Amino acid sequence: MAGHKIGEEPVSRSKIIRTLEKELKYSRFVHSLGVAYTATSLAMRYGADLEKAELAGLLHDCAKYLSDKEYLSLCHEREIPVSAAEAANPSLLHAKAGAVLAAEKYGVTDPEILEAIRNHTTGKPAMSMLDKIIYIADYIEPGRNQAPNLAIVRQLAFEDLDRALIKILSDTLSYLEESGAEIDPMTRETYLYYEMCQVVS
Ligand code: DGI
Ligand code: FE
Ligand code: FE
Repeated sequence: MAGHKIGEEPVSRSKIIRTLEKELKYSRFVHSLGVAYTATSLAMRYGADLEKAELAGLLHDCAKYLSDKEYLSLCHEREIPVSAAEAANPSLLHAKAGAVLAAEKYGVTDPEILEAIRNHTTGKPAMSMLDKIIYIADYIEPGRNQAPNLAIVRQLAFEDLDRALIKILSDTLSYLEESGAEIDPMTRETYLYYEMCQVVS
């Protein structure tokens, strides 16, 4: 995998994995591997690019080791807009920060990979196939065991990507509402967009 670099050095796939292992908590590293191979499997099922799915999966949480303060200052420095929900809950920014680190530290230049990392927490309306694959793989990778309906969603993910997406968004919104967490308007917008698409089709 040419063209990925830490500083000026080209970074191979194995170097990316080694760096993630060093920087992330071990459980987060194992989760990232799980997302990478689950995303690769979904890419096989739906005819998406396997290498992009693997790389986006590996790197999707690459900024997860930063503190809330660091997420906010990174976004401020790069003039990345921070919504009210993100300001109240800066860990949501690990997705946007992850896209920055993937580009600057791992040398990822592919805009589709960066976009999939950027959208992986809230989703967004009109996602690409790769965006959907990473969003879904993050939720269903084998190490996940907390969310409701996981067995159903895991099966659905390999039958109908959009229906799996709607189920995940709807379960996530219910969970956030029950727990009283601030809901990022993008999470709701994404859900409403895909609900609407389902009604129209
Ligand atoms: O980084 P991960 O833990 O692998 O997964 P993630 O990037 O999907 O982030 C996980 C959390 O993000 C999960 O507990 C749900 C939460 N989340 C998603 N949308 C919203 C949200 N949290 C808040 N407060 N508001 C949202 O709109
Ligand atoms: Fe994440
Ligand atoms: Fe994740």
